[in-house]
Amino acid sequence: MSVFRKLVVLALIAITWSCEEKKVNKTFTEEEIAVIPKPAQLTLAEGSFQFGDDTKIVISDAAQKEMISGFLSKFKNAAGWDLEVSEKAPKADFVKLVVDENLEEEAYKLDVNSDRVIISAKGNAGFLYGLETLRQLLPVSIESADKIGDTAWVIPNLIITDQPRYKYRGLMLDVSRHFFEIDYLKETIDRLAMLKMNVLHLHLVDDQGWRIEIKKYPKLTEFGAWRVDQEDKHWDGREETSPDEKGTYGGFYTQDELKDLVAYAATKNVEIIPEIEMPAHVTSAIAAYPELSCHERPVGVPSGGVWPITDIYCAGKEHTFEFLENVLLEVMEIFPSKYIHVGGDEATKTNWATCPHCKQRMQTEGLKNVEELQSYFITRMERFINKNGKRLIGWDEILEGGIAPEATVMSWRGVAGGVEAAKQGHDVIMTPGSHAYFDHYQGPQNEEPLAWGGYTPLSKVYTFDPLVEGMTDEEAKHVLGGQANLWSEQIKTTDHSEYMIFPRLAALSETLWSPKKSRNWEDFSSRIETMFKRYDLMDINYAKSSYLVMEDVKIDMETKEVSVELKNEYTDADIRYTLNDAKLTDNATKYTEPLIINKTTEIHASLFKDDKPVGVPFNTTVEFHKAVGKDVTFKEIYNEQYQGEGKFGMVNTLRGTKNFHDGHWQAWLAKGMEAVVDLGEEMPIHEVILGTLENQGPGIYFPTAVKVYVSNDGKTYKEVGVEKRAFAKNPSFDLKDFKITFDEQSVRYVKVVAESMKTLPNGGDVWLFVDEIVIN
Ligand code: TNX
Repeated sequence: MSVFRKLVVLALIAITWSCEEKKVNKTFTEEEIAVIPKPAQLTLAEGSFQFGDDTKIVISDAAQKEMISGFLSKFKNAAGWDLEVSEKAPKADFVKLVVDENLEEEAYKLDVNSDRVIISAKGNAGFLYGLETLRQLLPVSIESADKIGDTAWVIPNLIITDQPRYKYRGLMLDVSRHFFEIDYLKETIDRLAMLKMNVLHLHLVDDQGWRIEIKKYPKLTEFGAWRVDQEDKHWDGREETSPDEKGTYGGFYTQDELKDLVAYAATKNVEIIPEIEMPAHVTSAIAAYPELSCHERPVGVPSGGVWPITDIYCAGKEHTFEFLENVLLEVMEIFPSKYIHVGGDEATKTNWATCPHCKQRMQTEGLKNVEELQSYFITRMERFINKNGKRLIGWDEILEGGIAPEATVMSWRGVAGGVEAAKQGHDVIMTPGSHAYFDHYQGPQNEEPLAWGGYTPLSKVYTFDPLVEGMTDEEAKHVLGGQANLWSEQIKTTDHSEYMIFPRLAALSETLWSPKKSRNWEDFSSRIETMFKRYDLMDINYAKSSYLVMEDVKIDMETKEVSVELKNEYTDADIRYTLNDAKLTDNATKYTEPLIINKTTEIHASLFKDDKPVGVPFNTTVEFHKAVGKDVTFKEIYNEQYQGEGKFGMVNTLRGTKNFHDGHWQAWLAKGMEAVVDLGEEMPIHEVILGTLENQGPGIYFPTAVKVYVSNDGKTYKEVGVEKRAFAKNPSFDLKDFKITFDEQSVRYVKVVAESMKTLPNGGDVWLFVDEIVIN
C-alpha cells in the first residue's frame, strides 16, 4: 500500500471512530436510574461520564484482575472494546478501584464525575457490587452478546454510598427433584451477583435423587442418583417403582465439579451452602443402602411424589450416624461455607415408634417421644458439625422436641418458626412459603406453566420482610436475612426454572439489600421494566406475568348487576378492553372505571405499553344467570380457610381457576355441601350447574354426586335431577361442571347438595371445592 493510501485509510478509520465515539454530555433524571436493588444512598449531579475504547480500568492489586473480568467482557461483547487494565491512573478517563478499610465487607462507594469513576470498597465483595451498579447505570445494550453500533456508553455523574440491609441474601435450588447441569448453576450464580445476592443453597439430597458424589459410598450416586423415567406423568401421578428397575433419569455432580463451582461462586461473592437432608427426604440414600432405614427393606428411588415420608434414616443404629459423619466429612472438604444445612423437615416418624433400635435409643437416652428422638438426631449431628468448625442450619421442624444448641433455623412454614427461634436466641433465615416460595404461581393459574400451587406474584414478593412486627431489637439481631426457594417437583427445564426465578428474585433482592424506608412498589415496578430489557438481551426466560390483567368482580345487591374491575400489579396501568366480538386490536377502550354487566358478556383486555398490548391477553366471559346476587344459605358454612368471595361467592359469576388458592373457591373439609338459593320470587328455570375442582395431591376431590331439589315455600322440596361421578384416581388438576337439566318449571328455592367421600380408605383429608351455582 502506498503511503498516500495508508494515510487515507487511517483518516477514514479516524472519521468512523469519531462518528462512533460521539461525545455526549447528558444530565440524567432520577427516573432514568433503574438500579436493582435500589442503592441505599444516591446523589445525582449534572453531567455524565462517557466510556470510550481508551477508558482504563485501574486496579490496586493484580488479584483484582479476575474479579473485573466479568465487567470487561460486557464491554468486549457489546462495544467490541478490550478495555485496558493498568495499575496506574492516567489524568482522566478511567475507572479506579480504591481500597477503603473503613467500609463494611460488602459496602462500596461509587463516585462518578465527567473525568473519572472511583469505586471504593474494603475488598472484592464491595468492588464487585460497585461494578454491578456501574453495569446497571450503563445503557441496557451493555448486556448484548453482540456488538451494538451507535450506543453512547454514558453513565450519570453521581455519588452512591451503598451497603446491604441483611448479610444473608439467598436462593435455594432444588437439584434433586429435577437435575440441573453445572453450567446452569454457574449462570445462576452470575445472575445472583447481578442482584447483589450472596448465597446459593443447593438442595443436593431428596427422595427422588442423591446428587453429590461421595467416594466412601459410591452406591449413592450409582443407584441413588437415578430413577425410572416417568417424566411424562404428573409428579403426583407417578407409579411406585421396584428396586430392580433400572433408573435412567437423573444425574449427579462429581466432587471436582463441585469444587470448581465453589471456586467460581467465590469470584462472584456467592457462598454455596450444601444441604444434606436428614432424617427424612432420603429415600434415594435408602435405595442405595437399605440398612440405613429401620426396616432395611430394599426400595426403589421414587420417580415422583412421596407422601407421607416414612422411609427415613433409622435413629437407633450407630451405623446411621457413622454413615452421615463420613458423608459430611467429604461434604465439608468440598464446601468451605460456614454452614451445613441438614434439612430436618417433614419426617413422619411412624417407623421409629416401632423399630427396636429406635426404642432402645429412646430408652437409653431418656427420650419421651419420637419428636425428642429427632431432636437427639439433629443435636448429635450438630455436635459433629460444630466439632469440624462449622454451623448447622435446619428447616423449622428442628425446633420440635427441642432445638440443637447452636442451630440456625430456616423458617419456611410462615415466619412463626423464625420468631420462636429468635426468641430462644437462635439465628434465623426467613424463607416463608407465603412470599419466598418461587415454586408458586405468579399469575392466574390458567395462563401459567404448571407450578406447585399457591400464588406469589411479583408485587407480593416485593412486600416480603424478614423482620417480623413485634420482634424485640435483640430478636431482630438474630435475623440474618432471607431466601427464595425453588422446589423443582414441577420444574424440569432451565427455561422453566428461569421463568420461576425471574423477575421475582429482583424483587426479593431489593427487600434484602435496600433500606426498608426506600421500599416503593411504584418506583420498583418502573425500574423492573428496564431490568426486563436487560433480561431480554441476556436471554433469560423471565416471566411477564406481572403484565397480566386480573379482574375483581362485585355484585350490586340492589340492582343485582355485576361490576367488573380490571386491574394489574402495576399502579396506574394502561389497561384497554373490548367487549364480545370486537378484537383488542380493533379499537380498544381505555379502562377507567368498573364495567357494569347485566347480561352474559365477553371481556377482552390487555395491559398496553406505548399503545401496544403487552403480555398474555385477558379473556373472560361473565356468564350472567338467574342466581346472580341472590341469597344463599348453607346447612354448614364453608371452611374458614377457603371462603371464596364470602356471601355472594357462589352467585357472582366468578369462576375459579385450577389454583385452589385463587380466592374464588369455597370449600368443605370431610363433609358435603348443602346450599339453598332463594331466587326472591318464582321464576322459570330448567338448569343448575355446580362448578367444582379436583386436585388429589392436596386432597381435593370431585363430589361423588350432585343433587338438585326445588321448592316454592322453602320447606317441601322435590328432587329434579342428579349427576353422579364415581371416584377415580386422577393425577392432574381438573375443573368440572356438574350440569343438571330438567323440564322447565317455576320455582323460588333451589337446593343443591354435593356429596363428598368424606374420608379416604387409607386416611388423608378429603376437601370439596365449589366456585359457583349457576341457575338458568
Ligand atoms: C415442602 S419446604 C418441602 C419440600 C417441597 C415443598 C413444595 C420444605 C422444607 N419441604 O420438600 O418440595 O414443600 O413446595
